[in-house]
Amino acid sequence: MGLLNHQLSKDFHRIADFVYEKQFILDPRLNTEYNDYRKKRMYEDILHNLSFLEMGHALNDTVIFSSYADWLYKLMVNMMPDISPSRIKEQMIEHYQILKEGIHEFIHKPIERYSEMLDQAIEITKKANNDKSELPFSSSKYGIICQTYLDYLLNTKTNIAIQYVKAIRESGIGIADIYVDILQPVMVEIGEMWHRREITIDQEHYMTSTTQVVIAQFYQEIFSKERNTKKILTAAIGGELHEMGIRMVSDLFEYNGWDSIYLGGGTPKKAIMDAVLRHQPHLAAFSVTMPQHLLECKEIVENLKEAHPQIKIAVGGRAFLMTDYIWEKWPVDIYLKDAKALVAWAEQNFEDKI
Ligand code: B12
Repeated sequence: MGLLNHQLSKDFHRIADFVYEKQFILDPRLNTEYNDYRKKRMYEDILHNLSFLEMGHALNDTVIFSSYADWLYKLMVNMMPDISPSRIKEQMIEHYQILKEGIHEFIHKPIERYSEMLDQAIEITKKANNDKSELPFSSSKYGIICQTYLDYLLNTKTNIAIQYVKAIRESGIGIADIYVDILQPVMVEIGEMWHRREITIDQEHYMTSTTQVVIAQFYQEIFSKERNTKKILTAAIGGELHEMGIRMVSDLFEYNGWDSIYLGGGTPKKAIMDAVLRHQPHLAAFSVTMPQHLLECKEIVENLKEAHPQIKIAVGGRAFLMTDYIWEKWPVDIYLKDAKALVAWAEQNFEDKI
């Protein structure tokens, strides 16, 4: 969690202190269950919880916090196997109740929306269970390939993993399918395994970097395609470190003859606006994985639409799945779930076929 910056207002830092202290006073058993490391994590988690609450409030979308509450319960259960799931539920429900009190005490503006989000989180937590829902890749048309590639990564067979995906390409499976129907579900499963504490952070990082090397194997082919006259500018918004998804979007457009200008993650808002002005792309595509960056994305698309109404705007990425169809309230031309779908949409919506 330490990787995320919390741009919370001053009030929220006071609430974090209040909640942390009050939870230990009301529930002294925590002192035996939590060592110093867990206590430190707990404080970080309170800041994290507040940043999700603040984002849900700012964007007027209660689903952001309830999806997060469900994810957080599962993470806690997996991180603390010595504490029973029912006890973790008890702690979390109490935590949300104290958060409500803290907000009531320190925020001097209407707080109904915060209370509503916290009540929903309590309900979600009461019903939450940590059962593994379905077998990984059961819905993928390349299930066996996904599992084989994942097994190579789990066994750190870097060379074999890379050669394996190259051989898949040589067997005739297209790059778009390799990206979206093989590498993407494997990355999602890697995330689930991290969430379930079945792999460690270093394993997750290794598998990510190896998958980036796999992607790099295709650049010779991707960047030698015949050009059309179209241009796409892409970026992951805010301090977002998740950039593989938007990289795939850029690559598939490049593969289809577009010029792609890929800004990666962490590009400041003004720099993105300046880049759009300079390059005048036909399509600007923005990606958000962590909901904390949604507000910045909203500001960018609003400014952009106003300044350059002729430029089409697409948004996507995992954060949007954790909202109540938030993109429908924004001035964007399209939201889609994956890179292949955006290419197909562009084919229908731009004069030159891509
Ligand atoms: C790899 C990874 C990382 C890497 C990222 C490295 C990199 N160079 O990208 C690192 C280690 C940096 C990282 C950090 C963190 N991560 Co992380 N990460 C992942 C993981 C495992 C894979 C992400 C990925 O590459 N997916 C594959 C790509 C291809 O999929 P995609 O991004 O969804 O993109 C596709 C579509 O969404 C769509 N799309 C994307 N953008 C756009 C844009 C447009 C316009 C369109 C149309 C479509 C579109 O098309 C893409 C291709 O088809 C995910 C798991 C997951 N479910 O995604 C967790 C995950 C996203 N991470 C998570 C977390 C918690 C974190 C951290 C907070 C802590 C941590 N795990 O270390 C930090 C936060 C970092 C930050 N400040 O942003 C959680 C988020 C949970 C939540 N509550 O929101 C996840 C879901 C893991 C989990 N299951 O719990 N992470």
